[in-house]
Amino acid sequence: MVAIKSIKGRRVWDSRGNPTIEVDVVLENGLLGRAIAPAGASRGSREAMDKRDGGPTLRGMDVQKALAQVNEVIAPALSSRIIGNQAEIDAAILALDPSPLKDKLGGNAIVAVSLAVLHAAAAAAGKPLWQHIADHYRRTPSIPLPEIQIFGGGAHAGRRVDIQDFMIMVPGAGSFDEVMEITSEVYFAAGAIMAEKGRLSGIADEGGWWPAFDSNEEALETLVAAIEKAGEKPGEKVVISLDIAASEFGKKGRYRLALEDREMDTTAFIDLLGRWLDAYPIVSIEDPVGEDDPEGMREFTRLFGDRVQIIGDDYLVTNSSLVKEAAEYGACNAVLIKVNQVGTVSEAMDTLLAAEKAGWQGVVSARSGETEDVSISHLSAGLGSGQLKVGSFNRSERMAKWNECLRIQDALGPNRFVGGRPLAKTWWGRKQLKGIV
Ligand code: 2PG
Ligand code: MG
Repeated sequence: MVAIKSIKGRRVWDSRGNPTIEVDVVLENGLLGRAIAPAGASRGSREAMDKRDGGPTLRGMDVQKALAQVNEVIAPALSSRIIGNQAEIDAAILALDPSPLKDKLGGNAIVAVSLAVLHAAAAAAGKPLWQHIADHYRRTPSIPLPEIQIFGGGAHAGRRVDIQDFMIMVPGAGSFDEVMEITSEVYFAAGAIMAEKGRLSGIADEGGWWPAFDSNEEALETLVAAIEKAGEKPGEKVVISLDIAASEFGKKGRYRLALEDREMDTTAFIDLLGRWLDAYPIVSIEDPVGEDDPEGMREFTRLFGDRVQIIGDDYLVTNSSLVKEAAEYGACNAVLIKVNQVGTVSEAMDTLLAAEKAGWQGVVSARSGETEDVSISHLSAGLGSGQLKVGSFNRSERMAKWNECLRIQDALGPNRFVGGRPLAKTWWGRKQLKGIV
């Protein structure tokens, strides 16, 4: 049994050049746990709120007030506590901030401490993080099926197109290495196609190509062309996943696609998405309607829930009560798991368990503002979540997480890649995995 000796927060910088919080948890025996808070750009209104200083410097984004909460409020409260029971320590942190959006301590302060405690507990147990997570939560570890962005959009690309993430999944791959290899081919094929069209103009926040398209659908067409150029048949080994992030352009049941200068109601927007589902090999779709449109989410799920994975992100904000409610209501069949969206590791765990209880898929996810912190690779593998969304195949804050999965795979052994199994409930999964799952 080892106790916490000290907790120290410091200001570091994220992938967008914004300040964020790193926390060191040092144990009595000298071992260290360290983690960094990520930051979202397309945020749900019910997410834990990051504490930012406001004011004229650093675009109001400085974190001195949140750092003070780490160093002056959380650190003394956790000092001398025995490391090991994550739920107990997370409860002690949450007791310091009963506010619903956690804006007293700040979501950024809370998540960095909670994750650093998890790292410290792994160090105390003498285990790699994924192994500690698997043992602590009694889970079977596995290498997840990734969702990898090829084009960025929405709030991550100056709203150049309305849809936020155009991604591929490679559920037909036999190994995680094969997923990486095929993704590299598709990513570069997409860049080559854009270059041929004279449309190559850099990359978006998560490393996907900057979406210089004339319509949202042109991005989908180009994605299909890129999969083909990479030598694959779209809809076989390689399929498409979208994060519509509809809360960014839809309010109160009105959806405005600015790029195409079109506005429509929920029914017309769901119709449009339905046409895309018919025309393209899409197996997963996130936030298809706005977070303030539960009826739309339920209708979308009623129409397409047996065909595609429907992930709630802004709509569910990694909140276990919202997942339970949505499951009873009939909206979504999967949830994004972002620890900083809810606050602590324990709360994220509760959400994953609530999702699995409802028969849903949990997808561990990065934020658009990330760092060299690779905790989510360990969380996804250690919990055996089945799926992992990190962003694109470019920029080191993304690649670090894919590369960490390769290291975990080496430790776990080659047969622990989940492949297409997490999609087995979808139309694609049923078609492709007949007899396998
Ligand atoms: C999302 C995430 C990651 P953000 O919407 O799923 O792509 O974006 O971190 O900006 O909320
Ligand atoms: Mg999202």
